[in-house]
Amino acid sequence: MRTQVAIIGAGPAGLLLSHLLHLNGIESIVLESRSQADIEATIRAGVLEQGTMDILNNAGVGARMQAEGALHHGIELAFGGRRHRIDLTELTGKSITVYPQHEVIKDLVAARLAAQGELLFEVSAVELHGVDTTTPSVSFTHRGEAARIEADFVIGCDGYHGVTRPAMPGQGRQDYQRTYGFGWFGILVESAPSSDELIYARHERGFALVSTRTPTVQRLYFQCDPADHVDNWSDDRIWAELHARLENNDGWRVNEGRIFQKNIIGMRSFVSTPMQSGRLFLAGDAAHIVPPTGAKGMNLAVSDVQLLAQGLEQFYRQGSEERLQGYTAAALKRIWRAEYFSWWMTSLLHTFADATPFKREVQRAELECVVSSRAMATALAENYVGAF
Ligand code: RFL
Ligand code: PHB
Repeated sequence: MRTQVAIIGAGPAGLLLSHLLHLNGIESIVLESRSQADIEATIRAGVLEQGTMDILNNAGVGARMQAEGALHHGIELAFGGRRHRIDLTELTGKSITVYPQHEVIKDLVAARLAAQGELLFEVSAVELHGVDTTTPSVSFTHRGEAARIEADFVIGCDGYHGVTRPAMPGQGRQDYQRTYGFGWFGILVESAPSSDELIYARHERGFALVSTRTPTVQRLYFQCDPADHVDNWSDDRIWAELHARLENNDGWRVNEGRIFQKNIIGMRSFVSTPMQSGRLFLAGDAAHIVPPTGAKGMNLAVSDVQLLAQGLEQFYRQGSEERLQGYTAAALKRIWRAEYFSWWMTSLLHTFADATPFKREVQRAELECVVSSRAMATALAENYVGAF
């Protein structure tokens, strides 16, 4: 098989890149290790920045997002028994949309299939060859048969645990990493939303987050030990913990309902540089991870592939590699801003095992500053909506 761009991974990064390239008349093949049903059912992110919505709308895949996504103009910070609203739109002129990542995936898969795009699901044994030549290739197994794609470029969109980052030449690489020693316990609940807006709560027992998926499904999270197991948490124990952390002086309570999914995710910050070598480029979680507190991961994946699509378009239209050469530097500006903000939101709202009484009071005072100083609230809002 031969194509112009071989893309590894059908997450938001890989699928959107394939679609953007198609709009520019550039051919690609996407290789995905999981099944279509699996990728369309994996529950992950929920918050889209306006810039992400603009990119999806301009690419013609935003119709369902506009119809079914919920536009939010603010978020709430809860601590000390009180809730404080941060008016994102008043402070920045922008808003966010809550629309589940797996719905974005469904929209992108549908667009690729409608255009007869080549998406190969359930591939295994993916290996890269000759990425430092102008004729790279990818070997893999599909439906029990060995196969190979010859391409001009290979793009690693295969997430944090993929095979493309380890295939980067080791020399000159610099990775940056931070782990937090806690995770998030996430649940999906059949019930009406408890709040019109997302609530980020700090409590001595740990962080909690109230989000939504649809008018009948809530997405709730609480800080936990990343080594804990979902079986240790009965529904009653989960509700007791959420009520304790979200307790509030105005009588507001989180709505209970049937819990139909539970999972635990670890928290880390990670950046791997450079994001390119020869004809191999990395995008999205393959190159960087943020803790989910800032809701930035999928938005970064989208901004990476927009830069790559522009670079590849310049290469094929004008024969110039200038934009591709500048990809890592251009992408890292936004990535480090999001790394900073995600680390800051995480530090502001979680409890840390090694926190001294002094650190705990300073953290509380910082929260007071954020909700009482328009300047601090504006900085949070600008970062949250992605106005940078
Ligand atoms: P993905 O989505 O991980 O997709 C990678 C794809 O590659 C496949 N793959 C392979 N395919 C072929 N061969 C191999 N060897 C392969 N190895 C892996 C995988 O099966 C998969 O389909 O990466 P991508 O496209 O870079 O997208 C990144 C986002 O998924 C991620 O950053 C976000 O989900 C992060 N995130 C959030 N981001 C937001 O912007 N807003 C949010 O509100 C938000 N909330 C979240 C989140 C992530 C969370 N978790 C689960 C970590 C909330 C949570 C709980
Ligand atoms: C979600 O709805 O899954 C979500 C929302 C905001 C975050 C993280 C996750 O910061």
